[in-house]
Amino acid sequence: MENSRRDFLKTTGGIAAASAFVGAPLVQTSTVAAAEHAGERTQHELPPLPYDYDALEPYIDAQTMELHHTMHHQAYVNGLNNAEEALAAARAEDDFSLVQHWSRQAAFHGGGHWLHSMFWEVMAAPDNGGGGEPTGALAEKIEEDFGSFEHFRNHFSAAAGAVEGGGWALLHVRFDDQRLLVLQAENQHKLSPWNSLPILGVDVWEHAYYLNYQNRRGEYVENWWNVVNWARVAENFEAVIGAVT
Ligand code: MN3
Repeated sequence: MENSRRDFLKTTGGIAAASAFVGAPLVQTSTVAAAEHAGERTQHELPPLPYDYDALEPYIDAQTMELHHTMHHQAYVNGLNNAEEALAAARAEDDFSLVQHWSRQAAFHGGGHWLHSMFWEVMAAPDNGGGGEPTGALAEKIEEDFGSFEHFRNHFSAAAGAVEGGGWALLHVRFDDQRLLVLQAENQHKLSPWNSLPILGVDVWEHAYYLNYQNRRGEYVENWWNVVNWARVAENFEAVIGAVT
């Protein structure tokens, strides 16, 4: 990778790393750069789940998965498309009176689309790779940065339990020093630093668990560990490391 490209990834947020592991919608975003496409919008689409709605039972029930994917995630996709359409119209008309509103909408729905696209991919059925512990380079890095897998897991679960309102617990890779960080996100986009990217996350909005767990968020998070797809998380880890080193 040439230096200018590498420096860009280190300093501006790793767009290529982002598109490397969350599927087609974000890959499209990075390709609309040629002059003939100037001003064109990307039409964002709901990605299919990589498993059936009932695949994560008994830990996450089929009805929750179906509503979460077809209603909630779809709403973020629609909201992002709407916000980008409104911003394009604002540019065309040179009328930026609502730019604050649509910028907020783009960040909220864009964050929701990206995080949910990642969320589906970092889970797997318990009989098809879900659960257990990471192996290889990711396991070594978790030990190095957190002391042990148990310390990491306890930190992550505590972060998930303590998110105020709707949000996420996230495992990030920081570009500058490749360190792993446990962070929270409120809503879909708040509390995030700029120089890192999530490789694992758990949705702790009530819509993610309330049908089955009601107010027992801690029980949901403890059960969620049984469906973490560590092979996929390791791929995400390698994709970010590869993009920034
Ligand atoms: Mn959600």
